[in-house]
Amino acid sequence: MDVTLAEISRPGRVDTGEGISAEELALAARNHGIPLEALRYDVTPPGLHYLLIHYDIPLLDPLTWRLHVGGQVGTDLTLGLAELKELPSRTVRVTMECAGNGRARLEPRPVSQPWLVEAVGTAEWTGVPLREVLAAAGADPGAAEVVFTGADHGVERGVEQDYQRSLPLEEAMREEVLLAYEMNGLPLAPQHGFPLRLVVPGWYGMAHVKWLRDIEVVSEPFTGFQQAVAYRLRQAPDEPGVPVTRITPRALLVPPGFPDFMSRTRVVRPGTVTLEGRAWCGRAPVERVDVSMDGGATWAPAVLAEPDGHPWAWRRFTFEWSPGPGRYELSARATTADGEGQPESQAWNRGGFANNAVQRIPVVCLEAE
Ligand SMILES: Nc1nc2c(c(=O)[nH]1)N[C@H]1C(S)=C(S)[C@@H](COP(=O)(O)O)O[C@H]1N2
Ligand SMILES: [Mo]
Repeated sequence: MDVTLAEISRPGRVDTGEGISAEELALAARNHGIPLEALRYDVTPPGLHYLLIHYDIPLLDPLTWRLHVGGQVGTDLTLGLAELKELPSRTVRVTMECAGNGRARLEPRPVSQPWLVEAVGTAEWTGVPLREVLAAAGADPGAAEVVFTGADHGVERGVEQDYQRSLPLEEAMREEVLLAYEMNGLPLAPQHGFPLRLVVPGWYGMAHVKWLRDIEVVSEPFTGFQQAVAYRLRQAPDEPGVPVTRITPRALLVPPGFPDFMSRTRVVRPGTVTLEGRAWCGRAPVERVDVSMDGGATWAPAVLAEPDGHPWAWRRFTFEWSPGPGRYELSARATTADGEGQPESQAWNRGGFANNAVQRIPVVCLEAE
């Protein structure tokens, strides 16, 4: 009997009215988001950072694991973890967001990991600047790209593959791009890429390749699945599309008060409610955050924390709100130094990528006790 991958691994599709399936629930249960109340922390505590894992978490032995660096280089390198740790290191605080964040709110809904707004987290990543390793290997300065391969393996839309992504050489040479072996001062957890992952501050999550095993300097743009097929902004399946790269601006509020277990509607009481949240963008600094209590009809400026020396991490904002009894819909929106803002309704693309429509939080304010 002939069995093909095409039978179990179908083309990308949009929801035609069936709703979120058990297959998507299986993905959502593996790949959790940040509980929005954890936006209160500057650095997301272990276990609360979102996760996105396409296939299985590989089991890697740190004693036998090696990183190979090759391609358009003077000398191929094979480095163990101890050798990498002897190279100069730095720590960078980075807000990472999945490119599919917000996908579940699109209509029609692209069938995939059904994120609402919670696919984000901030960590302190420690590792070797990638440029140090590329310099040690004698990477050809005229090369086009650098290709990163993870140790995980799977099949996607019929294509069997190792997880692979590339970066243009000039992005790979940025001083804050890291080969990270620590997250928040501890060895990487298995789910975050142990023993080594790429960290590309400012870029959506898909660029930050986990479980790194190979780095190849190449003279032509990489055309692997995660580069040329997935992670493109397109309207129709046969378009080449535009590559997904850096994070668009977004602000998220910590939902105020307390939640109803099932509806997640928030409940507050009259008085002063201090709203707080986080805002970030991978293209330009966030310069302004506005909040709305009436579904976006009117907006008021929030107080943005002073820059704290972490240009690749989110910024905190606060707003003193004095609600009276009634129903509200809370939103926040970020604006960058380049004047880029957030849409109130999202422009659609087939993969559901780079969404940054404003968050909406239903809140009821009860009568005073
Ligand atoms: N090897 C490998 N790297 C990967 C992935 C993966 O499935 N395999 N997922 C990517 C995606 S889509 C995202 S959003 C981030 C998530 O990183 P985190 O799980 O540490 O938050 O890892 C990226 N790196
Ligand atoms: Mo992602």
